[in-house]
Amino acid sequence: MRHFEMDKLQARGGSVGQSKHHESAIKQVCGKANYVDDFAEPAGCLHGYPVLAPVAAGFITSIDTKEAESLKGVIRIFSAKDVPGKIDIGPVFPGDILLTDHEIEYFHQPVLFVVADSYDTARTAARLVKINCEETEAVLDIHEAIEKQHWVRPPHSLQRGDAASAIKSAKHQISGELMVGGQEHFYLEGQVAMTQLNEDGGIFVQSSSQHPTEVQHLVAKILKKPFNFVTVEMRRMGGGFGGKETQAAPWACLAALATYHLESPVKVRLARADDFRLTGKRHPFYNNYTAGFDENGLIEGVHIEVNGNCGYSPDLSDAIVDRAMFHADNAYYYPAAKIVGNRCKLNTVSHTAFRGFGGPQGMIMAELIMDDIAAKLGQDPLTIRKANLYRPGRDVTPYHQKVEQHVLAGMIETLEKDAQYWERKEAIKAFNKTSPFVKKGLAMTPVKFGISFTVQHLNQAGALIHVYSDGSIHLNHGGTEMGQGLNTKVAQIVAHAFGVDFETVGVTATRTDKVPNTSPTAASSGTDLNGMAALNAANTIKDRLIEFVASHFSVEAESVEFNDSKIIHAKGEMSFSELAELAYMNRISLSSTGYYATPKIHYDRAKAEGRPFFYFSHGVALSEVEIDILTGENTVTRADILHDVGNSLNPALDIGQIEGAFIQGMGWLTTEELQWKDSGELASSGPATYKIPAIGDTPTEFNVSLFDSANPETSVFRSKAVGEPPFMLGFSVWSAIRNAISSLADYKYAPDLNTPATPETVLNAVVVTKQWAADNLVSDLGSNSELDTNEEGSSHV
Ligand code: MTE
Ligand code: QUE
Ligand code: MOS
Repeated sequence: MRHFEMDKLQARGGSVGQSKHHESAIKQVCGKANYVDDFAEPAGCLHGYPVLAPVAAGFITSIDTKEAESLKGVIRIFSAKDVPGKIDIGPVFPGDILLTDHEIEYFHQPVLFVVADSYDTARTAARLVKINCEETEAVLDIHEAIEKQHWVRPPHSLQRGDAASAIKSAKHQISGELMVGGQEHFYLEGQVAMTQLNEDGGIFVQSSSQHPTEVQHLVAKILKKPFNFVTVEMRRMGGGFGGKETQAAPWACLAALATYHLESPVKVRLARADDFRLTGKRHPFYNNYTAGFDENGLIEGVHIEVNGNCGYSPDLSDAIVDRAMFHADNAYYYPAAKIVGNRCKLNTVSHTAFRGFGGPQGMIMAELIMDDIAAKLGQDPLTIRKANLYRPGRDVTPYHQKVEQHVLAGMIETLEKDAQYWERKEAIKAFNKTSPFVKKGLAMTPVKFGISFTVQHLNQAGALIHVYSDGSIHLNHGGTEMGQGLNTKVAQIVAHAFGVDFETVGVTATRTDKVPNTSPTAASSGTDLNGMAALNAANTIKDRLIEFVASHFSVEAESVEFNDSKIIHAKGEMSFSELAELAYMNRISLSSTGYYATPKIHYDRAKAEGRPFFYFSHGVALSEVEIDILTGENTVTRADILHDVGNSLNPALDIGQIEGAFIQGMGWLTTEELQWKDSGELASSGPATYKIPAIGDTPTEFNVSLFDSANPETSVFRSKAVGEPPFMLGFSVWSAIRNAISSLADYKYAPDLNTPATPETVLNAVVVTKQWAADNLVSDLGSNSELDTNEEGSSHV
């Protein structure tokens, strides 16, 4: 199946809609693409490494740096007292401390910063510092934090209608709870920054950051300097996934602090285990719900509580828990809903943005509820899902935004047919009856993900385009490249606008002195925002060129066309490069900025009402799994995905994003398990103790198709954001595992299945499910005389 008709856009001869390969692909496979650590170190470059707290909570009583200082090559050890400006680098609210000199709030919190003439010396010296503390009681359990109302920010709630009475008056009530695991970003390139002084005493920063402007601001603030004192450059990251939105800043700030004092270039690069320990992860959540529904499984009211483990500080947690709340409906209409979100404060590293930005942790509740209702009614889960979808007349979200585009029912129907849901479901049932230890499961889950930053002012972007007099084009925009293909897509948009070859457009490193006041490249909005800003810049230059051609050749402006690297007008044509030269000779400006702000969005947080999202991206996945009920091991044998990217700007990149996001989502839900010791120290701190999906975990059969349907909103070329939404298609794997386990109870019981559904978790659920079957399905197991006479078992019959 192939739903994407590329010819629509290709017919127009442009670059948009074509599967251009990633702008850096060849350099990357040849090892020629530079990451921050690849740039030649400036002469005299020093290296810095943080000194880490030895407890999860307490107060520093004394520090002994003698041994570290005596190590040959150690230049200086910095503390909080050396920071001339602000020590608090909280991105939105205060709380994130660059270096602590008093209170310790998590295990491995940075206390000092050692600078030495080599990386190894700095690391060795950092370990030689002795920090003595008076320990206090750490809060390491989310239930304790909830109990004590330990929040980093006050709770917030959404409501529509009277959920409590809707639940009460419904025919059926059900409730459940779920522990949702966190996730380590595991970008291939770890956190790194290099800083140097420019001749006016300003600081030049190269930082592996999704948010160069924030790095600029924070470096300026800790040094008590104006923003124009600091320039940040970012050519590309070796992956970000949300882990370099705020988490890149401390290392750039520490390097800058040392550069400021020592007047030397300084580099900071975290070792992988420290990258695990010192940087925030996806928030683990504890969630619960109560739902009321009718005999067909149609929901009448829900009450959902989501509790994010934010770690020790607010960081971005307020917006992250908000996004969890905004997605607790996923694709389903709740006639009455109350959704409460708590921001729990625990003594761990401060948790942060990660693909989906809290959305996944909220959305999983909707899928939990669907499966629970299906089991309770003994119905097929897909039937329940389809019945509850948003549709005309049942289309208002708990935050009062009206859902206007209803494509999921059709997408589900297509995938249901193309991937043979019902036939395979019957085949699996038959297989499970006769297979004693291997059980199969099948589940189809939809995704509806809101596109826009829920923090309104972030929905803006800028770009800068120069057309040189030979017709070659220089493009710069405010977004950052982290592997997602943003630079490629924006270059395609600009090439398309000028009607020139994609190769004519060169994209350069993101820099705060080229495009100022940028937003983080996040919320999947990189192309929507920067692509539109670049298109606006291109159109400004095009308008000048059209006006010039019209007057120079005395033709109607309407007759001027840009196509096929040529300019065609009523009286003739010339190449784009000839026009550039001619325009230059006639003193026409060939450079422009461009700007874009997303229209239509507004949100009143006090009332919890508005339109936070410009539009929604959609997807559907059908996953088939096998579990071994003796070991709990599970594998995905087949996945079929149909995903909505509007008019695809680049089908190859979009399919790559969908495949990668699905696998990353699957890893989050099945194998990636963060473990903290009782002391609060992170125990899973590297690939040996933390299992991300490898190539062998890819579904044996993996079909990804694009749903060909233009964005009804006026996004750039009617495309849709793709970066995060397909991450949540991974729920189909989790739901399929639950489905496989349910077969042990004739699909009449859906066991609790906390995430990640590791072999241990699956095995526990298998045991619980078998026990439930023994207690409740005794008549079906009549041949087992032992069970028949079991008192406990028979008492339930
Ligand atoms: N794809 C790659 N290869 N590497 C990444 O780090 N980050 C994801 C997604 N896809 C990421 C990625 C996240 S969290 C986001 S928000 C988007 O890309 C950001 O880029 P975009 O807005 O340009 O899609
Ligand atoms: C989705 C996101 C982000 C978001 C809101 C979303 C995000 C992000 C911020 C944010 C909020 C306030 C700030 C700030 C950033 O909000 O990634 O600097 O002051 O960083 O709905 O992905
Ligand atoms: Mo993505 S979590 O918004 O960087």
